[in-house]
Amino acid sequence: MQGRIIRVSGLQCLVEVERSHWQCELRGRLKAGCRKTSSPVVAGDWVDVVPTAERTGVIEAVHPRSSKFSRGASGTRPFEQILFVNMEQLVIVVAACQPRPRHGFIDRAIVMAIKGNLQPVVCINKVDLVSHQAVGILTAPYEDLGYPIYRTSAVQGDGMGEFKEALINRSTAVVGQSGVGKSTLLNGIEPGLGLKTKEIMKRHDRGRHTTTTVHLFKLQEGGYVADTPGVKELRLWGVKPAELAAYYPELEPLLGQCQFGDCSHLHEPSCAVREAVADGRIASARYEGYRRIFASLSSDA
Ligand SMILES: Nc1nc2c(ncn2[C@@H]2O[C@H](COP(=O)(O)OP(=O)(O)OP(=O)(O)O)[C@@H](O)[C@H]2O)c(=O)[nH]1
Ligand SMILES: [Mg+2]
Ligand SMILES: [Zn+2]
Repeated sequence: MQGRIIRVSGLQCLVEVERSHWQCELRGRLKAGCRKTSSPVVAGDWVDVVPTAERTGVIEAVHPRSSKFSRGASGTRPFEQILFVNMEQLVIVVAACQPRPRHGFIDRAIVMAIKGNLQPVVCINKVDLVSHQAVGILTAPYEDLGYPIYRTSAVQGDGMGEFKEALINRSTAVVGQSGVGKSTLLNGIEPGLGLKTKEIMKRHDRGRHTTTTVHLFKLQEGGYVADTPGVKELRLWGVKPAELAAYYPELEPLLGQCQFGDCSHLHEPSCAVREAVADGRIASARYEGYRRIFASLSSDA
């Protein structure tokens, strides 16, 4: 039988098999080589399941993945932490305020989306809390990249119709810092989900995120959405400093035009990228982000 991993907790998986949810374990040989910290299957995986009892089974094989979203797990020994796989779109959610929006988060998420073969989508939520102008300032660096941008208020409904339309019949994951409103957005497009949400002030009581595991849901009108726990720090994984520019679509036409073939676009003379920033063809906020991420990748290595 074929199924799709809905949620993983430890070595137990919830698998959707023929429209019902089964509790499944991993076949022994799949567990071999699996580190304590990372699982050989993650939410979104398509798997082969052999039934063992009523709605229980053993996962025998994992199908090849069409996309993945990963980050460098924090800790002394970095490793790749795959958050979910086989999704088509990555909705990068930031709040217009509360918590304060961070361009760095959006930029890093776009890099990992492109790397993992996901279509990036930007969603500015909580637009009810700020002026139109403030939202415009936030979205400006992303307007010309060609990625869809949604401006929503999950509590007041602004922009929710369009946002919902973008998710029907697709596989979509939402990512963002804790408290930006990921679960509230998903509840807004499908009230039946009943995902837990929490006020920001109350969330610090135990230092816990409201959503704690990646969880896939099927939309009534077709498609899957994945709610994910808040990400505090999105450390890039598998990107070398010299490769970073290739994950900036607006830099692509300029690459190869710098004086030096291995230009880092940070300080070299006759750099086509820096010239484009100076005369406004490249958003300076994006370029400043590039510099910061480049520096963080160099210190990781
Ligand atoms: N004003 C306003 N508040 C919102 C909006 N969307 C969500 N909130 C509030 O923001 C708080 C956090 O929302 P959640 O949906 O729990 O945030 P989350 O991103 O899922 O957080 P984690 O699960 O911890 O990652 C809740 O109090 C929501 O009611 C919005 O559009 N406007
Ligand atoms: Mg949540
Ligand atoms: Zn250059």
